[in-house]
Amino acid sequence: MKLVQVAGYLGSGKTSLILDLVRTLSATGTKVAILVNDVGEVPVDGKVLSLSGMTVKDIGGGCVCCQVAGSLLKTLEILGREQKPDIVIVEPTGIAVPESIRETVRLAARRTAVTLGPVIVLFDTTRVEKLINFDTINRLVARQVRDADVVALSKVDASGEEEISRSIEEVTRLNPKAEIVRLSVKSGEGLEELMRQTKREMAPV
Ligand SMILES: Nc1nc2c(ncn2[C@@H]2O[C@H](COP(=O)(O)OP(=O)(O)OP(=O)(O)O)[C@@H](O)[C@H]2O)c(=O)[nH]1
Ligand SMILES: [Mg+2]
Repeated sequence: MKLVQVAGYLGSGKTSLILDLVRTLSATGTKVAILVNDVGEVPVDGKVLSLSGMTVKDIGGGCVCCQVAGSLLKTLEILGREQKPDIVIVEPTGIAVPESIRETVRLAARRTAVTLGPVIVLFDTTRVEKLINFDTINRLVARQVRDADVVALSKVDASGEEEISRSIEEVTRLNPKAEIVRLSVKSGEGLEELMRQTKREMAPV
């Protein structure tokens, strides 16, 4: 199984993107597990299974949605043993740093067949000034962007060209290596490109 992170500050659009990716992936026969911190946030129906220490919702099409109850490490080990998904999509809380999850995957890889897919970080273009200028938020956002393989400029349908250019400028300054994708879950812009990105295998764990 391969782990793909969809990270980004609070309310940046992570869950909306993940639900869209999962729909497309499961339609093409890929078995996906979504890991979130609070399963209640994810508007998915399905029967609830129970694996030791975590809540698993069967959301159809071979996909499951798990709540990370204990440690992510343990959850990955159980998934690798019991559900064996092709892709695990992790939505960390909006204040998490992607590198700490990558570190957990490295630990999990000692006992579980897990590889690293890309870290996709959402940068909310409608709130660019706040993300750049507010103390503590800007430090966190900078760290997230630096850890990204791909930065998705989210909600471009709701922001002006000026906010988008400002976002590109800031993201490029923080992480010149990251691929930048304009994203609107609402209009569909960028979704195909991000689907392509989920297929990537990053350097060996
Ligand atoms: N206009 C617009 N709004 C969006 C888009 N994507 C998400 N949103 C809205 O942004 C808000 C937050 O979206 P979520 O997907 O819940 O974001 P999140 O990053 O998972 O939020 P947290 O888990 O609370 O940190 C919701 O009101 C969404 O409807 C988009 O492409 N365009
Ligand atoms: Mg969310």
